Amino acid sequence: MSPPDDTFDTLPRRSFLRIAGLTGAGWVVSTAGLTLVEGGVGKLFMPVNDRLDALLLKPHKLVPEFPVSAIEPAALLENTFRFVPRIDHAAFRLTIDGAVNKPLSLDLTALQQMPLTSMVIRHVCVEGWAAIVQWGGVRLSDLIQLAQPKAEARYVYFQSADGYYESWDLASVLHPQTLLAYQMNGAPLPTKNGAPLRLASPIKLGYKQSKWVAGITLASELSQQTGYWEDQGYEWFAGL
Ligand SMILES: Nc1nc2c(c(=O)[nH]1)N[C@H]1C(S)=C(S)[C@@H](COP(=O)(O)O)O[C@H]1N2
Ligand SMILES: [Mo]
Repeated sequence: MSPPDDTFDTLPRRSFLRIAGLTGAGWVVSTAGLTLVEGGVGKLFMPVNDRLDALLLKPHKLVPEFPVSAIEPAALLENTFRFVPRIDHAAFRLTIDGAVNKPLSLDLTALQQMPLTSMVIRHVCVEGWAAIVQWGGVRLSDLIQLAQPKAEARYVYFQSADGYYESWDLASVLHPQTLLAYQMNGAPLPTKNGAPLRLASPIKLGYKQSKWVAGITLASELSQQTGYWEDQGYEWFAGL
């Protein structure tokens, strides 16, 4: 393994530690935040899911990040096609269900107790603009592991509070730079940009990055409807 680089923090090592915890003794020792969410270590035993482990162990290619000085606050244009939903943060729950052994309903406090990852990446909108943005939030892979995906899980649906919907392949969701963000450019995520929670990832186009995410559903197959823009003819994978 090459020496750790400041820009990438210690992503490869951290994810290796985590997997070692999962597949070895079955305990997550390196991620105290997960224990907090569970409210007790006793429930953290994870069944071995070979395919999920293979996806997580796969050496994900990390997208180079930018220094904080490169952030372009004015370049991120608000792109909201329907409306900005009003969400009561105190009552808000993120649900994770579908092809999982342990459906979850988490409040924002629980999410904020999980390990925080920050990254500066380029957001690219298919409409022809881009912006360098800093996002801070929880790795989707941490959340998905907590829910214990069933072996048949292949896809992940994201439901947003404005009715927007998206679906991703599980491998992209488990990429270490795919976050459920609650911070933007070093401040709490503004409502118009998706608060309390939005997707942020350097491996997908802007329309895949759902704002106001409230529900995550794992599935073995894609349904007829794959996404708000995809159902109007845009590409489903939409990789960068
Ligand atoms: N729920 C929801 N998510 C969404 C959208 C939307 O209209 N509703 N627009 C998408 C598009 S096309 C882009 S480019 C980004 C824009 O994010 P921003 O408004 O924070 O710049 O959000 C994406 N996620
Ligand atoms: Mo977009």
